[in-house]
Amino acid sequence: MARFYVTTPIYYVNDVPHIGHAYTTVAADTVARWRRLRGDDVMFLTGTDEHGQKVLRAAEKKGLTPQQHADDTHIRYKQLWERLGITHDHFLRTTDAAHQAFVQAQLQKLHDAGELYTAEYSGWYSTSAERFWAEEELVDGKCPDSGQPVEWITEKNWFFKMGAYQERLLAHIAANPDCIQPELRRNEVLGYLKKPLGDLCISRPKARMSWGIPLPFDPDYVTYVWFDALSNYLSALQGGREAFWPADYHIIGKDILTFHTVYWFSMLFAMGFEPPKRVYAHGWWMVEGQKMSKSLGNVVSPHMLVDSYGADAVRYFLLREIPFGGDGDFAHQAFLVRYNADLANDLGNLGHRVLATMLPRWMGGVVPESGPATDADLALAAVAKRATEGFDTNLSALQFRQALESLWELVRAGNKYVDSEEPWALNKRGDTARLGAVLRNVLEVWRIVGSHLACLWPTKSGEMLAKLGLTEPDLTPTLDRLVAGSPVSAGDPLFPRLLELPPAIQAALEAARAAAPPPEPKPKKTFKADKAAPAPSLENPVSTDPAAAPLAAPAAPAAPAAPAAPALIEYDDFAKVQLRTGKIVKAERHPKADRLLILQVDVGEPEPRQIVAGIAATHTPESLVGQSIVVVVNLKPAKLRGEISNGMLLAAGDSAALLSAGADVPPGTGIK
Ligand code: ME8
Repeated sequence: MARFYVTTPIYYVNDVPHIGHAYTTVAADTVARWRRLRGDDVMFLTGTDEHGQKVLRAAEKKGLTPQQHADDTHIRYKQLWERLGITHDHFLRTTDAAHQAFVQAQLQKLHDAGELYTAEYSGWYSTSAERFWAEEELVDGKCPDSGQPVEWITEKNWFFKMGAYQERLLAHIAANPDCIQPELRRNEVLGYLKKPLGDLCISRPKARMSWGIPLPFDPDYVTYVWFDALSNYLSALQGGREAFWPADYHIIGKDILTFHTVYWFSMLFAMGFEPPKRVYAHGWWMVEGQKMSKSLGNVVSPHMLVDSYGADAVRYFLLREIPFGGDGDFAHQAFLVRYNADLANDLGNLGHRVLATMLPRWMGGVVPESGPATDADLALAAVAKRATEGFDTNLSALQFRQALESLWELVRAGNKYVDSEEPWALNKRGDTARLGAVLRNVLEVWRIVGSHLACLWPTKSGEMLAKLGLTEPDLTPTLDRLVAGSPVSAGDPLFPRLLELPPAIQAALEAARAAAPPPEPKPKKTFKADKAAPAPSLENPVSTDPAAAPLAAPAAPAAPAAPAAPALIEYDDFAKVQLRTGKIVKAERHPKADRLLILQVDVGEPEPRQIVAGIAATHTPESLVGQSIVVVVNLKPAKLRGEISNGMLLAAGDSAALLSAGADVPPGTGIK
């Protein structure tokens, strides 16, 4: 059985968990669940980073000891992980006795091997940011992060001879190019390593900061919080799980790349361990174009999203919306659109039409017998094979978005298959054998999709399979697994269509708008790509060459000048618009508006959609009934003079000539 070890960062206890923390953890959970489904022996680690000055200060403010404070606050992460269905095998806290003992043992080992030395260092220290800054980094003589005053401090500290590992680091990355992903991040690290690598300060004097793991060989010092934190990935394996090292994936955000590559790999070399197989640094979530921050009041609470949409939809959105590795923007409208388009419509249609209507009406509500495979059946089976292979390859490489796109190809192929095989016509003709075979193939697609989603969906995958009477996922991608005669049930829709943003989200947006501070002057520094990127500092004292410290290029996008030419869109933008063929089944005048007609349009769903269209001046209701048209099916529903309009038809020019794919194309066919 293959072993698979995946980790998330351990999160600072002082933060309130937001969608950024949820993102990394859901990603790690999804790949952990996938490897388990594939039969691997999985170790999935997450936890909390509990030492350091900020925790100490927050505790003092509350009149608590730092330990009491961490005991209270780390629960926030545990609670959120439970709600999101996270299946970690271990939750590590850096205040755990076993972790502390491990860190001390490693420090002692490094000390005894001559890897550590003491030196005196002077610099500008910011208590709020808990770090030294170079003179040129200060803004108006103050800490660039917090705006607080800095002090000139000279102090003796313990240093780790990190600089000695520069050549070995470069050789390791050259021999194992996949060890830092995506490639862009590897290049950043290589850029960083072009300059001389300094040694790393691994202590803090107790007199200044006492909340840390004491150095075993010097009672006046505690361990630097990053030395403590990074060691968690190894300390968690003590007591029988040692064989999981080296980790298959450390999944992190791009902000902590240097720590997890340069610092961590050097530490591991010195401690006599191999580096992890892969560090994957994903991108950054912004919110409606802005950095998430408490002061802007735009921090997106994962709890609110789970309350409004359920954990499964939240997990789907986070991993489907942006490519893993790229930055992304969280917009509530985009969530709603994706929820309705992919989950309520595409997936909902696939199951609902067959399970709720056709099978109970025409087949006694059981899995029908299979029949001889037609070309259409073979084509569907080929999509199932291709889509599931694509899912596996992409998921194993943490390409979550592509994996889900691949699976949704199968969902859409299933819907198309229903359209093209026309079970309603087979029923009318009394061709029960073929009708049964068609419906059964759709159920097989449902099983395959539902089974694969077991790695993403803690609840809905089980619900999908339960509709077929299955209790376990069955990943086999062939269309011959279900037992004829076993009962199926429609149950509740998995993702009911939402006409507008859920009330809790609307209320939160209103409250944020009301409380929004006036626009801030442009900050001096844009968002930092990497928390490490130090100028010569206590962490990096030997590199006094100003070119020696910062990372090559900040990964945050620079604000581009507004383009004068017409805005071009990416394919992905176009792909957001879902077009389908429709057939107008009813048309009447709007009672309150002369320009508007109210149409009922069959777009391949169980019920026709109501669409209000401004075409009364050019079309009579009678002339429209029976016409084939093209409909945007994922437009946010709107009320037009009191009537809900759920979609939009496409029409050309002043005469509003209706676009059509031709009367032969059945309603509900997707247009690409
Ligand atoms: O850095 N977008 O902890 P932390 C995407 N304790 N991901 C985000 C994000 C955003 N806007 N905001 C946070 C620490 N993250 C250290 C780690 S590990 C040995 C020690 C995620 O609480 C992302 O994974 O600041 C990022 O790397 C992590 O949260 C930082 O969490």
